Amino acid sequence: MNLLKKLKDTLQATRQKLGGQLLNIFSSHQKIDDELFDELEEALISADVGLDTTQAIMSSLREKVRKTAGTSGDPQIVKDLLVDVIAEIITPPVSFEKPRLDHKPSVILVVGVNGSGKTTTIAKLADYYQRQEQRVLLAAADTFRAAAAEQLLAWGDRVGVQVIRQQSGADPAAVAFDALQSARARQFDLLIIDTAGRLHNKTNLMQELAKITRVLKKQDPEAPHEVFLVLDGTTGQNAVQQAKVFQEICGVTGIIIAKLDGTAKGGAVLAICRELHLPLRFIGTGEKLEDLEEFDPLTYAKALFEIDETPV
Ligand SMILES: Nc1nc2c(ncn2[C@@H]2O[C@H](COP(=O)(O)OP(=O)(O)O)[C@@H](O)[C@H]2O)c(=O)[nH]1
Ligand SMILES: [Mg+2]
Repeated sequence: MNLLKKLKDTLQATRQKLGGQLLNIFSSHQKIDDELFDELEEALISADVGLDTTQAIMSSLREKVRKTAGTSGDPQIVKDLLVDVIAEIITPPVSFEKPRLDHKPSVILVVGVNGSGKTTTIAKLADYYQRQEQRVLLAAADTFRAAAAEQLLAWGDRVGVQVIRQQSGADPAAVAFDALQSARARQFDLLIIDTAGRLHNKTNLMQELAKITRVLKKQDPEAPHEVFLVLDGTTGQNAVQQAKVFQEICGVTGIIIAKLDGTAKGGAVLAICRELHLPLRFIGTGEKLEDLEEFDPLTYAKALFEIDETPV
């Protein structure tokens, strides 16, 4: 199945909401007028794109339409231009083009609130990087719940990667330190560290993540090379707020949005990209190992808005 087709499946609920409305909007307007723009604006807001981002999209779209089609053109042109505008908005700045994983070993610290999809995403990442011939080691630094390490261990077995853990209640920073020591001694390419995400106590979490970072730097001043924030795609606009908190707490370098399947709030991805000024690296499209896609802005924009011949 090609990427666009798969993404369309993943975004089915969002597409139904957004695409369904768009189909009506474009077929019910003979010309490009204010009413058309107003209805578009409403459709975007209803798909959790958010007010600010919707307004940014609309003003950029109006500008493009004015330059290209004027107001006499076919409303279908507006749809094509909309895809362009969205793709522009979700394309990360050039400086973020490549992940910074050329150290040996590189360290990825994975953060995010409880239940956002961290552990599952780590398993998917381990599988993804392993398929790229990388030797991957995992660290269970979510020591708060015993089940957390067990869950990572079970994934590790399935993917065929080793997991460094300690007894539950151990210091997460000690786990991270051990794991990096191990990764260096045994020449792994990549260490991925799972963390707890108890956001109800922001100070604790901040201290915990700061300590993990501090002990990693004792061995490698540049570690962690990436801090991936995993957001729950079903939370829509709330994910934007959450991301801002994590941005404050630790230096997030990239975003992963999990659970984009089965949510109608896929529009929030646009706000997340625009407001956080961080690259969206991957999206989670299901619960299985292979349900992780590299994020591609243009394909995403097309998957959201490309309307099939038959109504979605
Ligand atoms: N449908 C779907 N479920 C997911 C995805 N990623 C994670 N999950 C589910 O979300 C739940 C919480 O995931 P988990 O990895 O334990 O979150 P953590 O607490 O952040 O480590 C689990 O039931 C996962 O199977 C995804 O991309 N799609
Ligand atoms: Mg977990």
